[in-house]
Amino acid sequence: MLDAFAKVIAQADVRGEFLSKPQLDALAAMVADGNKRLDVVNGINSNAAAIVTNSARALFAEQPQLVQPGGNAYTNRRMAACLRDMSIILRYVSYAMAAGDSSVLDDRCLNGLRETYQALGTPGASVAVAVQKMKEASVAIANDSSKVTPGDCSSLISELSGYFDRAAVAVV
Ligand code: PEB
Repeated sequence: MLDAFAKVIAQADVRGEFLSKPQLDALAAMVADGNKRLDVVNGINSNAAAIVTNSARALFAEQPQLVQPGGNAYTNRRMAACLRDMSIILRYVSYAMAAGDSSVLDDRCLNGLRETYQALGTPGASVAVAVQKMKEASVAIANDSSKVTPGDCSSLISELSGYFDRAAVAVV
């Protein structure tokens, strides 16, 4: 598991080089935006339950067959597993956002997830839709400037979107 700092250090060390100016600039930008980054993470954390339940509700409204007999989220046990999976993915996205690097998400959550879903008969494309809905909800929260000093969050938002996209691509 790497964060943005450990990642560039590992890359430089492989080559036996000092950190380059672009690498230092990227780290400086990350430090400068540190409070915004933590605001985004905090926004996700404090709304996690709503993000998961609203996204699941929207998924099942679009794909009602999932919760009908024979559907992969039919029965309370499977519904609970589905909500749990969405919550796990959201949690790892929040870790990646905190770290400024996707390795924690890749290594501990997404690696092998497609194969797990194939083995379970869980439709990965439906999981990807759920992930996209969580992305929309999280981006809306991160962009909500009503409780914070308004500023430019565009690069953090695209980084956040990228982690969700990574998760969505990893399950289909
Ligand atoms: C991944 N999900 C399930 C299982 C595992 C995961 C390992 C099998 C074991 C179990 O049921 O607990 N676990 C999960 C994860 C990590 C992990 C992400 C990462 C670290 O350790 N069903 C649907 C929806 C979707 C869904 C499309 C969006 O119809 C999910 C939610 N996952 C789902 C369901 C099951 C499951 C298991 C329904 C249960 C399937 C079954 O037992 O038949």
